[in-house]
Amino acid sequence: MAITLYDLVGAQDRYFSPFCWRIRWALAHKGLDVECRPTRFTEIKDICGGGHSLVPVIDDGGKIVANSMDIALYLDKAYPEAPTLIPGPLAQTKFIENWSQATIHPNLVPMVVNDIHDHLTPEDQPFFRETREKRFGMPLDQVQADREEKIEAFRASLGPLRATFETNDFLGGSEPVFADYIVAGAFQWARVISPFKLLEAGDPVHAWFARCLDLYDGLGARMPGYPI
Ligand SMILES: N[C@@H](CCC(=O)N[C@@H](CS)C(=O)NCC(=O)O)C(=O)O
Repeated sequence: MAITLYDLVGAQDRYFSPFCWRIRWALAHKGLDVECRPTRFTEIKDICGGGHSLVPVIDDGGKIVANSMDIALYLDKAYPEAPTLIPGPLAQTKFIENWSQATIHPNLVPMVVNDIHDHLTPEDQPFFRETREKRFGMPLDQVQADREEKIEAFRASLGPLRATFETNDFLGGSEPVFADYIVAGAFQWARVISPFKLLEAGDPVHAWFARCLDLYDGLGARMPGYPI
C-alpha cells in the first residue's frame, strides 16, 4: 500500500515546501510508493483528523508521522532493507539540518517571500500575507525589494557546501543521503516559486543541485519551476 504524503501545494499544482521535498526524495530513495495529497496552508489543520499545524505528515497504513527528520528516521526503521537515508551518526545529519536552517533558510526567505505569495492559490494568499507580514513587520514586496544587494552574501555563505562539492558528488559522497535532500529542499523551494537566480552556473553547488534534480528519473526536475 502506498504511503500518503500530505504535501503543501500552491497554484498550478506547484509543490514547493522545502520540508516536503525532503520527504518526496526520501520516499523515492527508499523505493516506496507514495500517494501525494495536495494540501494548502489553510487545509493543514484538517490533516488526519486535526492536530497538525505543519507539513509534511505521512500516513503509512494508519501510522501517522510528522516532522521531516522524524519521518526519515521512521522510514529507515520501518524499511531497513531499503537504502538507508541516514547512514552514520544521526548527529551529523542533524548538524546539516541545523546549518541549513540557520544559514540557508533565513537568508533565502526574504529574497523570495513575495514570490511564494504570488504562487499560492487565492485561498491561501491572505493567510500567507498576514502571517508573513506580521513576522517581517513590512509588506512582502518590500521584504524582497533589496535581494540583488543580498545575493552575493548569500552565495558566500554557501562556502562549506561549495568546498564539499568540489570533491564529492553528494553530501553522502558518491551517493545521495537524507542530508542532501535537506539542503536540496531549500533550493527546490526557491526554484519552484521564484525566477530569482540564486546560484551561478559553474558553481559546484549549482552542479550538485542539478544532480539532485535529476535523481529518481528527474523527480525534482519534473516539478514545474524556473531555470536554475
Ligand atoms: N520542522 C518541520 C518544519 C515543517 C514546516 O515548517 N512546514 C511548513 C511548510 S514549508 C508549514 O507547514 N507551514 C505551515 C504554516 O506556516 O502555517 C519539519 O521538518 O517537517
